[in-house]
Amino acid sequence: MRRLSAGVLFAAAGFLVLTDSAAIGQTYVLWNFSSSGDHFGHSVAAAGDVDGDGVPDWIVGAPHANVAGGTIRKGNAKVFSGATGGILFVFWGNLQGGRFGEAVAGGGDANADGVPDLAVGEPQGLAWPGTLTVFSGTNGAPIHVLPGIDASGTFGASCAFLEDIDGDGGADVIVGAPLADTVQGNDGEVYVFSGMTGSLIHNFGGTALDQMFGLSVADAGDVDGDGTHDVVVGSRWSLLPPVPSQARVFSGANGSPLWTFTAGYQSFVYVAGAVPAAPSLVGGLVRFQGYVVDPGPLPLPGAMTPRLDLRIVP
Ligand SMILES: [Ca+2]
Ligand SMILES: [Ca+2]
Ligand SMILES: [Ca+2]
Ligand SMILES: [Ca+2]
Repeated sequence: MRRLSAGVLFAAAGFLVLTDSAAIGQTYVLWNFSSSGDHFGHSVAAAGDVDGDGVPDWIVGAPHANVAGGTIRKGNAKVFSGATGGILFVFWGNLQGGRFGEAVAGGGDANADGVPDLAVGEPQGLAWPGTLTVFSGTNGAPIHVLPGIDASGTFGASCAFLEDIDGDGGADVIVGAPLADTVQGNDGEVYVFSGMTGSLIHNFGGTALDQMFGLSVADAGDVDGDGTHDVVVGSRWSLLPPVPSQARVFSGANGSPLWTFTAGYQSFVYVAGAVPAAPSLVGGLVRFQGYVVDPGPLPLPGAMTPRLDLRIVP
C-alpha cells in the first residue's frame, strides 16, 4: 500500500488509481469500482485516516449520481476505507442537477477533534450560488454549510483543506467559485474560510473575462517560509484582456500574492498541492493536466490522457 498523502489521485474508466511523486507516470490500480453514468471519480481526494485503522482513506465524488427511487442526478460523495475499500460514509446532494461531488476534499481536521473531516461542493443549479459542506469525519454530520454569494457562480466547483492558518488549531478550507463575477464575467473567485467557525478569512478574485479563476485550488504548503501555509489557485486562458492560464499563489498569512506562474492554454486548469512526503519537493507545486472520469453514456471530450507534471517553486 503506497502512502496516499504522497500523491495525486485520479480515477480512470472505473478504476481508482494513484500516481505518486516518487513514481510519476506509473499507475497503481487499487480497486475496480463498477459505476455507470454517475460520473464517479470526477473528483477524488485522499481523506486521511477517517476510521482510525491506521490506513489512509479516500473520498470520491459522483456528481451525476441518482438517488435510488428519488430525485435524479443529485450527486453524491463516498468515503472509502483505504484498507478494505468498504464504504465509510455516503453524502448526498440536495438539488437535482446540483452536481454535489463536483469537488471533494479530505484530510483536514476542521473541528480539531483529532479525526480528519471531509468537504464536498454542490456548485450548480438554476440561480443557485452553490454550497460547500464540511462533514465531520467522526460521525458524518455537517459541521458547516458554506454558502456561495453569486448566483450561478458555481461556488464549490473546487475545494481543498488548508493547514490551519488562523491559529485556532482547526484546518481551514479553500473554496473556488470559478463562474463568479468579480470585475469581469466569469472571472472567478476563491474564498478561504476558517474550518472551525466557518467565517471568511481571505477572498481572492480573477481579473479577466471567462478566466474562471478558482477552477482548481490547493494548499500549496508554506511557499514563502513564514510558517503559515499558502494557497494556490488555477485559472484558464482568457482573451479579454489576454491572460494565459495561470497558477497563482497567495500568502495564507495575509492574503498577498506571492507567485504567478503562466503557461499556455489550459495548462493550469488543475493544480494540486505540495508533496509533503517527498522532502526534495517541499514547497513545490504539483499540477496535473487532464483526468479521465466515468463518462457515462457520453464520449469524453477530446483525448484526455492522465498526466502528472511537477513544477518546483524557486
Ligand atoms: Ca482508515
Ligand atoms: Ca474532525
Ligand atoms: Ca483554522
Ligand atoms: Ca507562507
